[in-house]
Amino acid sequence: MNAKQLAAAEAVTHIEDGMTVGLGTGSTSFFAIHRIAERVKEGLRIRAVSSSKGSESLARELGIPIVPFADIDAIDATIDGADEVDEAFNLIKGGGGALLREKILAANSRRFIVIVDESKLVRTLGAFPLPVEVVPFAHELTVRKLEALGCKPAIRQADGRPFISDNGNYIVDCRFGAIPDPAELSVRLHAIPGVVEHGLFVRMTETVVVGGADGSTRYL
Ligand code: ABF
Repeated sequence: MNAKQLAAAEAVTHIEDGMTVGLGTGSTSFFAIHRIAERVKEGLRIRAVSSSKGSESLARELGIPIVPFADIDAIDATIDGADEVDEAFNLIKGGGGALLREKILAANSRRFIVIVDESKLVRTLGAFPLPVEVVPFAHELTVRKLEALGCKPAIRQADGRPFISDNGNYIVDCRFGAIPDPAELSVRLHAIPGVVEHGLFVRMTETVVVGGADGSTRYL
């Protein structure tokens, strides 16, 4: 197994019979979904909700029972990847464009387990451009407000046109360079009308599983 697979396999050991599980998005999360599906085939009884259309279709294809949100009270554990993890376990997420649904699952999970390889660990967030989900209406004005926060914004493209999230919104990748105070920036981002959500996950997890190129797994 590679580093991402190792982290995913270790995270899935925390999934127990009877749990409601949140499924993340991205390549590391997809390894976790495959591992969960193997355990379901071995008899594990869980219900799952998903953070993207992509992870939902993979889960259904693999036989993981997906349930509507109306049928659940809370999520016992969500397993998801990240683009960056700092020393205080703050995250940048959203490289896959699923940050809004990912944050909703994380915020409604008793346990939010993050799975990464060593390349995601940083002292300070911000080398990775911060994804911000914005409504298409007047996005040009919203982008200017984002720029005024001190970043270089770029509307994410796909096939020559703006990338559209599962929620019908645009993603603006905001290059800050460094984000020494994620909590403070989070407040300023949420104050901009037109911003739906952003990829800073501030103090949302206590469990970060790191897969190593040497075949090791460890908890930060
Ligand atoms: C998703 O996984 C995103 O929030 C994040 O950008 C991505 C990380 O991608 P990968 O696991 O493929 O490195 O959770």
